[in-house]
Amino acid sequence: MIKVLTIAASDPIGGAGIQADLKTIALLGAYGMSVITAVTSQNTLGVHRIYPIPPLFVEDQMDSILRDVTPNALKTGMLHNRNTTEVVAKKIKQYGLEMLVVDPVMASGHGNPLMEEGTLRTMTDFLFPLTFLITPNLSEASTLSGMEINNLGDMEEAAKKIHALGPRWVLLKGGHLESEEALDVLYDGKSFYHLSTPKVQTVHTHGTGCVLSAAIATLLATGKEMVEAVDLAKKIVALSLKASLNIGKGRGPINPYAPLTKEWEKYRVIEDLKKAARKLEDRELGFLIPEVQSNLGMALSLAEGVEDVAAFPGRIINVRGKIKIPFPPEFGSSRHVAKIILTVMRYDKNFRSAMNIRYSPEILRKCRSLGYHIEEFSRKEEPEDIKEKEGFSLEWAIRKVLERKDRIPDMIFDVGDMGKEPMIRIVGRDCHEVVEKVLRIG
Ligand code: PXL
Repeated sequence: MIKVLTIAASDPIGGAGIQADLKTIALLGAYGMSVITAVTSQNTLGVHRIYPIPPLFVEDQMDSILRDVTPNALKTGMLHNRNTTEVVAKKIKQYGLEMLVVDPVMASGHGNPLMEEGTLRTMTDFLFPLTFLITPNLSEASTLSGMEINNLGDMEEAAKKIHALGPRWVLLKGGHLESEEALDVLYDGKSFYHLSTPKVQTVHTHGTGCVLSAAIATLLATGKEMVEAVDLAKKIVALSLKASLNIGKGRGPINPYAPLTKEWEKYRVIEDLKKAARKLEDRELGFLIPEVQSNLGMALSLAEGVEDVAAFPGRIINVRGKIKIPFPPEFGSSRHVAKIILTVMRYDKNFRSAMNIRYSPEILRKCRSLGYHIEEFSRKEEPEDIKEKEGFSLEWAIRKVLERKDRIPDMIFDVGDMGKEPMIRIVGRDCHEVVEKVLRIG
């Protein structure tokens, strides 16, 4: 079992500090241990008070753990004051712990100070010489380097200055710079690495730095190289931000459960599609299958791309009037139906399934008589530059339909164009809802 130790403060709302670290470590499959440096009282609106644990008792916690168990990696978060920082550094040195990630926590996201004056000097003197990786954000890096940081060039210069203070690697996080990307600079004293993930627009970012450093420590503990560990940890944070939780009245926590939720949901989606397929298979509904065949897809709730949408390879076909589904569902097996679903999800992320069926005036009439909410687009209105880009056309059309609507329809159809078969796309929250809608037509 891979063991990871976090030395940090308690956050009772559970989004940052010890609580975020232990969740992150466990979710990545490692065993988490913790030394508590301070207890805070805080919620999503801010930090109210800090009660530091006496340094001698921090020392005692470290001795208890380290006399017994040696972690594969460790991280420090909020150390709060000089004496605690000095004791923590002394123990890390005494027990010869090398895989040390230091998150130089100075203030909360709300701007409440989490570090007493003078602590920085102790960190520099005692902790940095033992540090394998330090992970300052822009404001912390600015304090550490004594310079203003406004762009990538400044970030590299500051990373050099911080590296000179002792850490083997510096990860300077650029997420707070004005930009579409969260661009970080990683520096080992020789090379600069630029690592970037798309920025997620959310106010619920409590715990971001804690989850990142805990994830990096855990990935390093499992033997990953630095660049790969940071890159993967950044992706985990991006997904955790995408799934962040609006649980209180203020800045909610990011959700480190997101990567795991995504994994276990894969099984559920495949099982749901198999069940849905059994409802369609062998029904005398071959007339609903178009020339290009049908497909039924369903996306993970945190879908990011085509690979996160499952559908039927070999499609859903018409054999002598009966529906046949030759192969079981797989993720990433249909770009076409995935594009439809991913586009609809941009407007309402609860609508995660779609199936394309044949268009005919009779089928359309049936849908109308069933009271279906129907939307139409015309291929004729499509601009030339979109037509030429393979795969963009349908996305464009669906966006055009949904942009001016405040609810998702039951179906979107078009009557085709030169070389484009007319088509109906049935959409729904899940594949069962979609199949029910299709079966009612037949
Ligand atoms: O994210 C920095 C941080 C670390 N540790 C604790 C915190 C915070 C931010 O609020 O509360 C305990």
